[in-house]
Amino acid sequence: MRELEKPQTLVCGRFRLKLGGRPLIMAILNLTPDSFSDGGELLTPQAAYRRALALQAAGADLLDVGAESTRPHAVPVSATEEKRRLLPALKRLTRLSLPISVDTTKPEVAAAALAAGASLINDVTALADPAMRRLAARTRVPVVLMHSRGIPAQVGSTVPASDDIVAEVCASLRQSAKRAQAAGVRHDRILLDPGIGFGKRPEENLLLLRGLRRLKRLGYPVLVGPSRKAFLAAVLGPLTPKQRVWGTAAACALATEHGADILRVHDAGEMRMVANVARAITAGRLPAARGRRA
Ligand code: HH2
Repeated sequence: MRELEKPQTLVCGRFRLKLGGRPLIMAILNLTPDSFSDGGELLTPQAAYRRALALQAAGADLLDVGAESTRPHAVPVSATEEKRRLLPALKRLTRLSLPISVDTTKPEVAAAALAAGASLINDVTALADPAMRRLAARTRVPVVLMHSRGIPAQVGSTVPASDDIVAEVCASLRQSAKRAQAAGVRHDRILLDPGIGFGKRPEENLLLLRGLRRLKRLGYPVLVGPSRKAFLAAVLGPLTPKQRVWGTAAACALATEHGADILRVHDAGEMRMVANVARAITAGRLPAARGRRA
């Protein structure tokens, strides 16, 4: 298998996202009461829109909007409740000139979000539901296939250690991609995500971030989401999720060095700067627009 080297364009509805240069910043917008780091902050469409404007101004390339928390032991919500949280905000968010990804595992919710203007599906179960695969194939939107050990709401720190977590995640995501393609999802619409924090031990998250290049060799763009996650506190000591921003910055810088195409983050402005500098150092030159002398 060959690492994705050529620039690739991801078509998200009326938007075109260019991959292969500096990593894109996917800014997280949680419309939940109980997300692990920012639950309850965006409970009205107005609040969500205000935050999205700020994220756009800070340099976000796309938004990832979710209405059900994936944190361990979160209370599952029905599709009806998820849509109630999501759709009014989504209607406003489509006024922005940013592509919107919907973070859901339910085909019914994804279909409603796509109809309301979202143009990418982010599924932490890697399209486990055949109806989700059919929807993705029919609507021709890009999909994020994320690896998780166990059902997201149930995963905790008691998972067995893996002999080679990178190999395990690569093998599983290769299967998920194959399954999606067999259902009609085109190769160039698939992104892979190792699922930082999802059923992994803290040190396994470190190994996954260090081993991103092995995942890239499967030939798909790679998205990674280390933002504010608990493995950072395992390194740094007890910190609240919002105090983990420097740890997130280190993870984003190294993920950039190891070839991440998209960084899924809460602190979009900060990580935009981190990714741009990390990329400039990796490339050994200034970004194109700034490289020229006046
Ligand atoms: N992490 C979270 C949720 N969705 N999707 C992808 N593709 N990758 C991730 O790493 C990922 C994800 C957890 O973060 P957050 O959305 O802030 O928390 P919560 O699920 O509690 O809302």
